[in-house]
Amino acid sequence: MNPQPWFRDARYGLMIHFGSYALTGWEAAWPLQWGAISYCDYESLADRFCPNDYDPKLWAALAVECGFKYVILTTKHHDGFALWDTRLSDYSAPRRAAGRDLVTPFVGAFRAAGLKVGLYFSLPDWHHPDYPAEVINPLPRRSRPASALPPGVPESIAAAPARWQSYIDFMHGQVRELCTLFGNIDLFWFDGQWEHTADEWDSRKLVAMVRELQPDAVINDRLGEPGIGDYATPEQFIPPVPPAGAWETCMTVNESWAHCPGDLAFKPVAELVGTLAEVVARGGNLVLGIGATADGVIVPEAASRLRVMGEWLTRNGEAIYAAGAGLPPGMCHYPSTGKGDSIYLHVLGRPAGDAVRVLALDRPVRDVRLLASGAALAFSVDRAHPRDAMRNPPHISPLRIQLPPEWLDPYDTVIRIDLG
Ligand code: H79
Repeated sequence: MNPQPWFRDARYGLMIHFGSYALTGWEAAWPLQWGAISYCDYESLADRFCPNDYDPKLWAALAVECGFKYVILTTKHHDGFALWDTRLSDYSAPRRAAGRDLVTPFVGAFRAAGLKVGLYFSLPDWHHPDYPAEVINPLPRRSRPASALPPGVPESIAAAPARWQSYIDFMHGQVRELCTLFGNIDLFWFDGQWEHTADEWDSRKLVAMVRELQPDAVINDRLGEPGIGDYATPEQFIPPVPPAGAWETCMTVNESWAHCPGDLAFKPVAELVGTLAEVVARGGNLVLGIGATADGVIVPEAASRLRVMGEWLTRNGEAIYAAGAGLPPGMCHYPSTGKGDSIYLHVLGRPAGDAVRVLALDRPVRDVRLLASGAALAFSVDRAHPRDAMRNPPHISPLRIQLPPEWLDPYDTVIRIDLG
């Protein structure tokens, strides 16, 4: 399946990890697998998770300001803690200290702000009493130490097949809730598929249910087998060779998905903007990940960087939104995006010699401008002389663009080339 057209045009999304794990200062759910926290200690975080400053309208206003076109919220991570009022478990924000459903106001605020709304949901649930200890990945076949297991969980699916079936009924039931409790949802982002096979998850049935209840929703591909969802999801890297079909790189702004106060390794804005350019130049989307604090706040270290990116997008969004891959690989030293008859060169850093070259173009150049200001840039097209025909076939012409250094953008100087 192909995703809805809005998904390709959006190009830039925000993923927010929010849950009781924010109280630990560590990564979402994973400390259980690391043996850093016991099942009991983790479980009791829910008795302290009470995000009094949570106001998703503020988050939505920030997301609009920063130029995001869609948002994805972790409604439930691998730890099994649900942010909405699930009727299938008591391990949820409304039934523990928070005392309220955190998903309904989120969906309302972002929808009102005009963003597409996506819900993240983990197929594994390390809290559920029927979710077995044994998984197919990683090897050895147990992902969590004994200290992290709920009491009495089955050793494997084979050891208690009926209990696996009751887990699948529960998990599909929670997805049904996500499909029915919040109106139209634009995107479902599944995760954790590596622990079992598509057959074990009964992924095809799961997706059929989502398609029936939310026919317009986009669905990612983390369902245990390629081809079940709508698009591929490289995580934390730019694929050197883009996947076939639609895809989206998800990447953290620092090095953590969750809010981790000790993680100060925020990527420089130039790197984040360069990543966005490289991803769109390969025909993909970029989703940036941030973690909210246990109070429900997006910290200024993250927000300030996203705002600076938003300012860059205000100047240069034409080269990102509804744009796709530009020149074929190898034509230019810089990533390029394209739309209609325009090519956008993303000049990352200062070009040597203050000129930018496109090595070969097979169409005439009509106009070359700085996208941000509209200023015309001097350029020359090196047309072949008949005697050079061997070296330089007449239909392939190098293009040289003068780029005055005082016009350089601190992050990514976009040059718009209109082809005739
Ligand atoms: O929610 C965030 C992460 O917690 C989750 N996805 C994002 C959006 C995530 N965590 N890790 N991963 C995704 C990557 C998983 C890597 C794996 Fe493995 C390699 C899974 C199986 C092999 C790590 C190493 C887990 C088991 C062994």
